[in-house]
Amino acid sequence: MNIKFLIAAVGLAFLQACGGSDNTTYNTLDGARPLVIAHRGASGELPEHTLEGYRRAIEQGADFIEPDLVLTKDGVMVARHEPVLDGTTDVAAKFPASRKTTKNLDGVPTTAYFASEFTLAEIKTLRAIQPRTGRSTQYDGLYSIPTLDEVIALAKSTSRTVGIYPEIKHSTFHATVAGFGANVFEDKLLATLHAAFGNSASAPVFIQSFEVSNLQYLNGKTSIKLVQLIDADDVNNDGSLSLVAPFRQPYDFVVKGDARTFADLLTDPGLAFVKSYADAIGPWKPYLVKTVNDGVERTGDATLTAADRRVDGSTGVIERAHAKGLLVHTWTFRNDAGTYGFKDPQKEIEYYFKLGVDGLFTDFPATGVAARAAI
Ligand SMILES: [Ca+2]
Ligand SMILES: [Ca+2]
Repeated sequence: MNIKFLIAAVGLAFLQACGGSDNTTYNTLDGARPLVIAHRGASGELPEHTLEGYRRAIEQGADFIEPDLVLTKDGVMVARHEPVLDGTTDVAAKFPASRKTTKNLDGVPTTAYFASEFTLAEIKTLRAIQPRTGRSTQYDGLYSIPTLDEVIALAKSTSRTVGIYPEIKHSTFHATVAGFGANVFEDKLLATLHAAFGNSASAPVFIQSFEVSNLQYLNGKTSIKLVQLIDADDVNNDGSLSLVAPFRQPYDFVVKGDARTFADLLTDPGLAFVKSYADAIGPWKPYLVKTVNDGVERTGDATLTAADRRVDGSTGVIERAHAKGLLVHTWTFRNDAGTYGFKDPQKEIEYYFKLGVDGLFTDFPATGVAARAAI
């Protein structure tokens, strides 16, 4: 090795240790700069899961864009958070109610316009609408529903590396109730991702799921990084998590009679189990930081909300997951809802970054980028 190369190599190692071009040190698993993941795109501003929303997130500096995936009747992966089209599209204005069906969705009988009953051509006639009250509806009716292929093409068209963070929604439902068969969804996803990014742990891709057995299956088929999502129903006043179905257990555990809850996956034996097939955990943020409703009004608006909760600090999950070699990516950070113990949404994100999360999902990527720059 010549001396010039050595200096370059040392310089590169220094930059990597610092996580990038700044001199901040991070409490992440490997010291790398934590990721800002655009949750359903820049979904705080534009309708979720649209190319326009993902593009806005990229412009704001997001490292990853997140397509949640469901299957159409003809087996195409499209970006929707739910396997139904009712809340996020104008389907009810374009198709008769007779196109609704009733299906068992993870134990809950649901009557709706299921995506799996519509062809891609039909879904392409729909336009996205804003599902969350309080957010702008001015973009309703403008943007179409993208396929995974279109999301990948967008990510790859950028001058910097922008990763994709696909979530397999309702794996058991798609395999059984929707009738696609075991692991058909997973195989489709891998075929697409391997073609686009290669079968590599260094691909700018994370695959996420709330179920377990499909991630175990994927672990035997791919080197792409895998994320075990960890859900709950609510947060109790004392900061503990409320575990009520269907948010109590991975749904494949329910079907198999495996008694373990989501919380059980965060005990030391649970983390060791997850480490046997995944690279990261993706817990809801109250699993990481304990906040308590002690009845004290802290934000100065004379109204007691979740933002007033007392912040008691790390639950230890981040530290114990890192000790097992697992990355920790948490969710969801919003400027307009759902801060626990923080009046200022950016300060909430800064708090999690300082504790050492390796990435976080936000509906407002610009706030995530600003928070990371501020720590
Ligand atoms: Ca998701
Ligand atoms: Ca308040």
